[in-house]
Amino acid sequence: MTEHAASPRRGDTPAAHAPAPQHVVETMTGAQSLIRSLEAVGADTVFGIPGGAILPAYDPLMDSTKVRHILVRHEQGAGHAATGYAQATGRVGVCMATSGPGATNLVTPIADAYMDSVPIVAITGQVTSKAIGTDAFQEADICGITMPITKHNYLVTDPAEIPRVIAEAFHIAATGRPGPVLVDIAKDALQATTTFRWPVETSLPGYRPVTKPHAKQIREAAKMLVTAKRPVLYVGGGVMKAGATAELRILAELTGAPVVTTLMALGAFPDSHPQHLGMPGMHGSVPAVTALQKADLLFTLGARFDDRVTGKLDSFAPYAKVVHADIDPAEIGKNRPADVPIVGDAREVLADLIVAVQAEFDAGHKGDYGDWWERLDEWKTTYPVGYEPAPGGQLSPQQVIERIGRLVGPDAVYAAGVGQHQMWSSQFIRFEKPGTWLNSGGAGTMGYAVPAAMGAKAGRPEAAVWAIDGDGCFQMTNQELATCALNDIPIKVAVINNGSLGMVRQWQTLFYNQRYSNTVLHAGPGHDGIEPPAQGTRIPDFVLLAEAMGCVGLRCERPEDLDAVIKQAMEINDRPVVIDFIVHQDAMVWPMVAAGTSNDEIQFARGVRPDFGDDLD
Ligand SMILES: Cc1ncc(C[n+]2csc(CCOP(=O)(O)OP(=O)(O)O)c2C)c(N)n1
Repeated sequence: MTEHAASPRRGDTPAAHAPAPQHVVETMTGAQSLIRSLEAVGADTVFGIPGGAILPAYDPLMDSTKVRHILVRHEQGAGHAATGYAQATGRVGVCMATSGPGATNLVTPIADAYMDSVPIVAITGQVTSKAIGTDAFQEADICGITMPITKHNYLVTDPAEIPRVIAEAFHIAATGRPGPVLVDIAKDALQATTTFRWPVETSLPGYRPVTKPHAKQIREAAKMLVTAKRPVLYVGGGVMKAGATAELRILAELTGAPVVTTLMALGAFPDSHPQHLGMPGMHGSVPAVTALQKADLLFTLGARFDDRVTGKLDSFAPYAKVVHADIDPAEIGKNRPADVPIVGDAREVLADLIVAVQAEFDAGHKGDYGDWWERLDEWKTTYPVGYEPAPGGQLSPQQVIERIGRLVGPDAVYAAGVGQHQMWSSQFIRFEKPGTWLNSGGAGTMGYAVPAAMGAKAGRPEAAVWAIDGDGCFQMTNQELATCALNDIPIKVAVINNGSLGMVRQWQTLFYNQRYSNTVLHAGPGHDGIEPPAQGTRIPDFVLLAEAMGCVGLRCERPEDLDAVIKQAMEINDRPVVIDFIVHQDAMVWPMVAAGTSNDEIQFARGVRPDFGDDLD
């Protein structure tokens, strides 16, 4: 067994390791109390933008030696940066905004963090308590708006509540199934004089996530695993969140069962491991998708049977019994009934499973997956993920991403936008360690990559952080490059510039007779989308844009320059770097299961369906 990096774990705040705090009772303003509370819970970085309602909080923030505030250019950037910070470090990310439009600009990243179970705390200023409900200037009912996309939210009008609310918000965000918590504080509560007390008594009688799994369920699951003939360990982001990757590897190697890792779990199990079949789902590998389809047991750990994984649900994994372990009981049986439901923290579940499986072995019950592996190995050999080189000496996007992965290596953090480049990143970068792959899996939020990379680099300055972005996504949030340049956050951004909204264009190619309605980014109306971009008509010119933002801008158009440009970017560490990779516009993501169809319909390449030639077909 090779060395395995410890994964960041939910709830792992610096405060968790700090010596017990001294009891403090001090008179101060609500705003000072907020900053002291943030310091006390161990928050070290806040991404935000001030405005009228939150302004009182920004004054004491200026004096804090423990909390670094990073002034972003757009609140969406603050929210995704908090998410990137949280995903890369395992700690709670924090963002701050003013009332009204400042708060509503956080809605997309909050929804994004909710879908991907990322622990962030969003702090917003609210109009004064008397003005709430009067349509006051810059009033928005952000608690109401975010109700369905937060794990919990608070409206604070009494300054004495600030320390307790902040302590609870961090606790709720980080424990159980992690997620975003919003704290909306009325301006007068920030301005009023109050008493700051720490530590605080928190009382959350209705919130007690079950972490310890039921012993009987564990025994049952272990029994099923050793008696199955065609099991698959179906691993989701929950394993990463629980910091359970070392335990996952032990269980996998103990049993010899094949492993698939979802888009949210890349890095939870090394891509290079011989038991790894790849990623399941719409653009998953043939072995991973097919293994789930033909399995007799889905051993599901922190995954949620997302429609992108299951394809047409009623034809998903038709022969499989299901063990489903999740910290959130609401996930179990939501999309697919579970034969053995297990509620618990993935690390505790896996630790108990290892013992239970060993007990089965000791009793002489060992799974025999020999025949299964014979077939899996054949699929792995016959249907590897690959790509055709681009015609006419152009750069192929897959090659760009593959080379970045190879040259930059598995210790770096990679953040992707949403689209083809995201799927190619998931396919062609080899993820070996947890916390190295950040992406917007559940919401599919274009514009995620640059600010998420910024947050990751702020949280882990020692790591190389690369955003792999599409030219469409990049145009949504590239303003945060200025934030990076001004705050010594030297990320690298690889723009995979195919001149179009590539993933949508791919669907137009496949399902809309190549009618490229509004997916061409490099030309105005009237362009048929088929002609490649004319030289010299780059709007915007990403190299100039990068330089305008205080970054180094590079461009690469030919395969023969690829490695040299990547290496050049790797050597620049005093400023952010943007590389504009001009790639072939017609490359497509394969394999693919078309939306709404069965995973059995997977196409290895366009019009090419794998032939498994067996009785389970
Ligand atoms: C905020 C948002 N708007 C629209 C979409 C729909 N959408 C999904 S992928 C995509 C195209 C992305 O284009 P680009 O960033 O250039 O990436 P590519 O697919 O070309 O790699 C669009 C428009 C989305 N996912 N998110």
